[in-house]
Amino acid sequence: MRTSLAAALLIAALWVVGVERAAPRTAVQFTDIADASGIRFRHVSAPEKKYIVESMSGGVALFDYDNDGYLDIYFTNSQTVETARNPASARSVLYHNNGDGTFTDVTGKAGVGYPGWAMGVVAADFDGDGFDDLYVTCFGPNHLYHNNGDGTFTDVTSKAGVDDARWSAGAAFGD
Ligand SMILES: [Ca+2]
Ligand SMILES: [Ca+2]
Repeated sequence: MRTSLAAALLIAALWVVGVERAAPRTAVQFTDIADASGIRFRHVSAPEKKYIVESMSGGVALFDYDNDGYLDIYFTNSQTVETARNPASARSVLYHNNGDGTFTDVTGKAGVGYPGWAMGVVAADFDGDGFDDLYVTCFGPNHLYHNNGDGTFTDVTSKAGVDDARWSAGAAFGD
């Protein structure tokens, strides 16, 4: 009986060692540096209530809005059923990449903070002026922001005729 127990323990120990040896190893490791980089965006959502519009948003665009060679970040934000009548309740954020591992919130100057109940975003230079623009899809009217090339954007949605007021999620530019 003791021999059987010892044998069982030995087999178990060998199995554990075998599992550890079989575990995949990788040379690539990631470290969370979001806080140290200055990126402190918090997405508003309430998925526990099961309203699909509160669970669907959260688009992000990586684009170089100022053509300095570093990708900048635009996070869309959304509202909840309770805050839907307050457009300022959820702020989307544009972060400028400082090129040294840090980012600066430039949303106020850029003027892209409150597109509404945002779902997604796509960046492209729709007018060929050399600066990428933003199209933000929303639960409600979408917004097209023209990049003025000086760190500011102008909402040209109505002029461009792309203010679909239904519910849009993803979007793409294409020629
Ligand atoms: Ca940049
Ligand atoms: Ca442009």
